Amino acid sequence: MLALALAALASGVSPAPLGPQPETSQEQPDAQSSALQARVISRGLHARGQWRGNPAFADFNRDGHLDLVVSNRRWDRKTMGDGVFVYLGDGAGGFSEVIAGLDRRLGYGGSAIGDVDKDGFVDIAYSGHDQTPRVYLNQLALDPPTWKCATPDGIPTHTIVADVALGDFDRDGHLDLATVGQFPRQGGLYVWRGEGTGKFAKEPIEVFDAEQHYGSRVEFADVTGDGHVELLVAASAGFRAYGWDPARKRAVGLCEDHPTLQILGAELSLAPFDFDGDGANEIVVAGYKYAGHAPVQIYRRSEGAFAPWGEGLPADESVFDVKVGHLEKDGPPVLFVGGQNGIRAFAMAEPGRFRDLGRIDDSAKLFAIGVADCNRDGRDEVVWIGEGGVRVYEITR
Ligand SMILES: [Ca+2]
Ligand SMILES: [Ca+2]
Ligand SMILES: [Ca+2]
Ligand SMILES: [Ca+2]
Repeated sequence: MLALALAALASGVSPAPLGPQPETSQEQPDAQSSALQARVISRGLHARGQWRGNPAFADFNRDGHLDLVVSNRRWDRKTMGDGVFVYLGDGAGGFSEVIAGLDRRLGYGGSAIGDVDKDGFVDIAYSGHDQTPRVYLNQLALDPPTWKCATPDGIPTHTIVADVALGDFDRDGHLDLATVGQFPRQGGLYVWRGEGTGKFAKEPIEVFDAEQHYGSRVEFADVTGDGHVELLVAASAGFRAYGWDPARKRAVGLCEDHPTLQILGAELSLAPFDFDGDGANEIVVAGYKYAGHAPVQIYRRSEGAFAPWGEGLPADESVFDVKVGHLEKDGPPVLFVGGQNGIRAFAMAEPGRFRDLGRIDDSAKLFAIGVADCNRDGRDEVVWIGEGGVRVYEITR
């Protein structure tokens, strides 16, 4: 399987997932899911190439407008992509590229944001397929504006990294970097302790077995409500969460009692969100649909254990990415799922009850989605990331 995966990787084709095969080829869009009224409001984003990987949003240049990090896998069949891109938003759907100082040709991957050197400017962590994730310090206030690589040799993961996350896992006040590998037996989950300067420890904390497990999405979020983040991963062995034990100075698993949720291969996701408003995040986990496995599940932590929560969740098609946002100012949370049949939205009308709002009418091949209020009207836009570019949809319903 390793040789197969590597051969597939070399040819630019994603390897076949292990275990049960997804049912994507038979899937048809749910006939009952109506079209959402939506229009593309973005200008200045690339409208060609294949884009994928977990995006990130922040106001990097502190002009009050949200900016975007996305990654380019390839421009066309013969031309490799340029990896990480940053676009500054103008608050009205206009975007302009600011990539000075970013390495090209790291390959595609997920990104994360945080002020790792505490200078008040939000910095970027980027995964990439060259096995050496990078952290870039935000120097957009300089003339000319630039990014400065804080880790010029890369973080030595020795694995193809699918996603990264930034959070203070060990509670020392400095942001730490989590990395997770993607391809079969090319994985593992590591935390690299940050020093608060942009530098990271040379030796990681190994949280998840690099020989046996790999994953596709990693996030930091507080799932216990104590104000400290936990480490969440969508992995080959299923969804897992880890907390930090400050006494023993090590990561501890929070899913020991949890039935294994087996998910498959690459491009699967999770999203933390406090749906019930109790101060602790629930976790939406999304993956392939196959016999005995729901493509979307929400886990809520109660009395020290995770349990499935919520009804009315999408069940009829595989889901590659999931995000949570709002379509109305101060309105209910809305779950956005992206899969083989595009992007669908589900509103939580009352706690735990989700209702299908419909589908964005865009049938191009999708890999990832972002949800953020790009034009600052209190309502989130949806960023479509896939074959043929990146576009921001405003949903008007
Ligand atoms: Ca900005
Ligand atoms: Ca910074
Ligand atoms: Ca830390
Ligand atoms: Ca908006």
